[in-house]
Amino acid sequence: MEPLANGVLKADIKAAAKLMRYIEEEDTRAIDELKLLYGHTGHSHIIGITGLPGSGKSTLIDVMIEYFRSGKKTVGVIAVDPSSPFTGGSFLGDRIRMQKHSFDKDVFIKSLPTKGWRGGISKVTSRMITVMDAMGKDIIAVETAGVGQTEVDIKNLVHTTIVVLVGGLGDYIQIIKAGILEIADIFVINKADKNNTEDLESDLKNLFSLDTGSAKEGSGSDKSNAGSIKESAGWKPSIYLTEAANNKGVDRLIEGIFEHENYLRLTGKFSNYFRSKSNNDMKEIISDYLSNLLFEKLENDSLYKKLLDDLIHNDSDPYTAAEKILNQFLNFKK
Ligand SMILES: Nc1nc2c(ncn2[C@@H]2O[C@H](COP(=O)(O)OP(=O)(O)OP(=O)(O)O)[C@@H](O)[C@H]2O)c(=O)[nH]1
Ligand SMILES: [Mg+2]
Repeated sequence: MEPLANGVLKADIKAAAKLMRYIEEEDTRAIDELKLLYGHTGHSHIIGITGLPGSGKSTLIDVMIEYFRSGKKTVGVIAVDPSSPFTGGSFLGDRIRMQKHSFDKDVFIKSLPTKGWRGGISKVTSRMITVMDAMGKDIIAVETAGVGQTEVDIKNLVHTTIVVLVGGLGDYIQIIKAGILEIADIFVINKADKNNTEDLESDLKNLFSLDTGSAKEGSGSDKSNAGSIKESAGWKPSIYLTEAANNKGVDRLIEGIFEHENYLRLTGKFSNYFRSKSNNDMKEIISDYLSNLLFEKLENDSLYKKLLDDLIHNDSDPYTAAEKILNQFLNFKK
């Protein structure tokens, strides 16, 4: 049978969907296909969109897709969230939004539940990114909702991290504590039609010493960042005010995204990302393989049983016991 990878490389949606199912089900056939695909990846610009639930991330992505498509860019979306509208969720409006792109063969949307993954959500998301990248998607948007470790981890999976906030909520202690703000390359204050944005804007400016220029509506599209690219290797996040539901401010956000991509390419960070993703993928595979192998062997191992007995009788501790096991199986020397 022809490998699914051949279809994926031709951007065939059915082949990609089947491979994604293999990945989700941890079917070993996925690995054979991913092997064929990996050499064809590294092309996509991967954008993470995170922030509080309900802040308008999916609506924003939806509008962004239109801009990307009008620029003839192909798009993949990975929505890491069970309540996401991309799953055909609860709102009728969301379903209509979703349908808008469902006839466009150059937009591929994949939803992933947050829970139930061995080894966590990062691994499966990384593999989905590989498939979409191999399909030739110019842009891959990864949406995560919440203020947990998953959202902080997203930083390692993407080139550009967008943190979506909503003004007028007052207390941002929760997301500050979770470290979400620090991962932002770009801030979006959405629902600018509904909520006061000024307090949040000035809080962000104070927290990150952003200059007024980068925080005014629309000023993200001026060339202040382009100047700073030349001056130093650092990136200063900009703040964009948007009304995703009314398609306002998103054009400037798109410019900001391209500005960040430009910055990454100029500084060599765009390709560094691919090296770091490959490194993470490789470590994950090695660690999965080793732990599976080891735990399989330990199941009926007499030394393991003895060490466990010693432990229970307070004659040892798990650190010493683990070192002895590793010494036996891997010739591991400290
Ligand atoms: N007033 C107003 N409502 C908006 C705006 N953007 C989105 N919404 C509405 O906010 C609600 C939530 O939007 P979503 O796009 O589903 O938000 P989300 O962040 O993806 O939500 P989760 O995926 O559940 O975390 C929807 O009813 C949107 O129509 C906006 O700019 N202004
Ligand atoms: Mg959503």
